[in-house]
Amino acid sequence: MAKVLESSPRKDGYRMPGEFEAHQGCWMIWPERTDNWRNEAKPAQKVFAEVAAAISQFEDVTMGVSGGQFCNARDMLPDRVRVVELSNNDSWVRDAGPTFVVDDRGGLRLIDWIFNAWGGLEGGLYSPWDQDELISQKIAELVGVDRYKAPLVLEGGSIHSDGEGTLITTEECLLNNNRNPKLSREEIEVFLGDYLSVEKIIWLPRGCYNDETDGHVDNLCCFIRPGVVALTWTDDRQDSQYQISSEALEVLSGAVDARGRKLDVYTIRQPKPIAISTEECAGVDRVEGTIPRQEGDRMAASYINFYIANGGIVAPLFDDSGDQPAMYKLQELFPDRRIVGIPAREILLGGGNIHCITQQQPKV
Ligand code: KQY
Repeated sequence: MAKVLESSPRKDGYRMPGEFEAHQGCWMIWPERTDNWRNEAKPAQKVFAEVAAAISQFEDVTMGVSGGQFCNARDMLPDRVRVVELSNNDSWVRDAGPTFVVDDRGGLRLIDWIFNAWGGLEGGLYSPWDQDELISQKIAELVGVDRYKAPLVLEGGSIHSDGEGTLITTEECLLNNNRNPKLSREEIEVFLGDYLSVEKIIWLPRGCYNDETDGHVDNLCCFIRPGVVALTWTDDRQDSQYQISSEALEVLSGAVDARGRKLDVYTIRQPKPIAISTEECAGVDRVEGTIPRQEGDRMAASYINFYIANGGIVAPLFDDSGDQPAMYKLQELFPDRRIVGIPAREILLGGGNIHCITQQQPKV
């Protein structure tokens, strides 16, 4: 049995690696809920299968699937993707799943955070989330590793680590009253330090405009490698994203990381504003307890929401004139990785993107 550890990763010499470090593989969860994914989730399933196929060119992929969807997912996915039965409330493994930690002797463990569906009964996105809460424990059993149960509500999409002691996050999310209302910023910093082995936390004020996660950093900004970050950007001063990205740029430009380095900050222009269409909205079931979709709502589209695989980058495309420039920029930033773009509007319609539906398991 995978044990629950009473200690903390820091005490035991474990740290959260950067996503750009080597992976054993990638975890995903199959979409099906019809109050989030339009048209019986069929268009989303097709794109999830494309993402899994793309990542599996570079590293092993395991797809967690409910019992009811097992045969369909198995049929839609390439043979090289492993499919396992894994009950869930939805398909955001980045957030409901674990954060893996490693030591320098080949040890692998995971952190099982408290998950409350992005805000619980105060602005959370669906209820219940009881099956999501069990995902990290089940992955610990499947991988055969011990886990730390962290006393903190936290989603994986709200943190990015450089693997060398620096973490980037947002105040909008981690200090939100619907996550850990009884903890001060300083107390949260102590937990992040103890569980992720970081010494320096760079707090960006807000995440992307209209991001329904309360501003996850993984849609706004990420590490390319230690000392180098990418930030979503717009030159349009009338766009609500302009102020948000400008504030983040100011913080990043003035920051030094845990090793005392100033950060190199690269910007990637976001696509033109994208809104939910009448037809897309009509395909989503309305269910009490789930955040409804409204036609015309602006979606938080950002090229930063990509996945770093071994030797590859799997990045969202939005059928926008910004797609090619963004892919070229990613190629410049990751010269040793192959860039694979996937049309990702269907994932965006569900409230996130490629980074949000994937979780790397580090190689040890
Ligand atoms: O990480 C994410 N972006 C998750 C969003 C959840 C959306 C649920 N509708």
